[in-house]
Amino acid sequence: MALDKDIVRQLAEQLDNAELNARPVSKITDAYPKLDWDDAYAIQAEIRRRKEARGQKVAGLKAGLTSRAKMKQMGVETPVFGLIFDYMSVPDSGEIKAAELIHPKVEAEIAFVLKSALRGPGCHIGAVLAATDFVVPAVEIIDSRYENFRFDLASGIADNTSSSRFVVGGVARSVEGLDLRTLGIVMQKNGEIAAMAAGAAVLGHPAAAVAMLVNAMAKRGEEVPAGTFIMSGGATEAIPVVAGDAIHVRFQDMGSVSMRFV
Ligand code: OOG
Ligand code: MG
Repeated sequence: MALDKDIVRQLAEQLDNAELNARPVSKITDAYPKLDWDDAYAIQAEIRRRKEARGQKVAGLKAGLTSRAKMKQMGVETPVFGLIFDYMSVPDSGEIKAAELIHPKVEAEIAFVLKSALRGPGCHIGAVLAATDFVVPAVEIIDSRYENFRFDLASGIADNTSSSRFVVGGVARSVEGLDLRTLGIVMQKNGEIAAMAAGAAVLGHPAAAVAMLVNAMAKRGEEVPAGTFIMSGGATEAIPVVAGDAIHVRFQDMGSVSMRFV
C-alpha cells in the first residue's frame, strides 16, 4: 500500500499513546484495510523513533507467533518481528504494575544472546547456534494496544508485536550439551499449571525462530550485531494475568523465572 509518511507518523503516535495511557485503540486495519507489511514495519520503526527521542533504548529483538499454540491463539500463520526496549525490563521475582498495562498476558520464551553477528539470507539453526554466546530463560509480558487483544498480522506488527515487559532468569547456559528441542517448560499461575511446552514448539527448534528473524532483517539490509539479546517467541499460548497473580515458569536445566502482578 505504501502509506503516506504523515499517516505513518499519525498511526505511530496513536499506538505509542495507547501504550503510555494504557487505553486500547481500534486496530488500524479497520481504517486502512490495505495496510501491508512494509507499512506495518514502517509504523513500528516510527514508534522506535518516538521512543528513542524520549531517551528510551532498544534492548533487544523478538520473534513472535513462532509456535503453533500462539498462531492458533491469534488466528495467523506467519511469525512477526519486533523490538524490546530498556524500560520494559523487569528483574526476576519483580513486581509489574497491572494498572500501567491494558490486558497483559504472559508467555514463556527461550532467549539468545549472540557472541558474533548474524547476517542473512541463508541464516540457519547451525549458524545461530555457532553465534550464540548463551541462552537464558525468559517470560515476555505482551499487551496488545488493540481492543480485546484482537488484530491481524499487519496491525500487530505496527503495534510493535504487543511488546510490553520482559523478565529474564539468571541461569545462562551454553547451547553445547543442551537440547533446546526437548527442553521442557512449565508455567504456573498462582501455583497451578497454566501451560506447558517443549522447546520444539517454537518452529521445531527455538534457534529456527532466530534464523528467521535474521533472514527477515536481511531483506531490509540489516544485520544482527554481536551481543544482541533475542527472544525466540512464546512456546506456550499466552496466559492472561491481572493484579494479584503470581507467575512462576520452570525451564528444564535452565532454572526458573517469576514475577508478581500488583
Ligand atoms: C503478538 C506477539 C506475539 C510471541 O511470542 O508469540 C509474541 C501477540 O500475540 O500479541 O510475542
Ligand atoms: Mg513473545
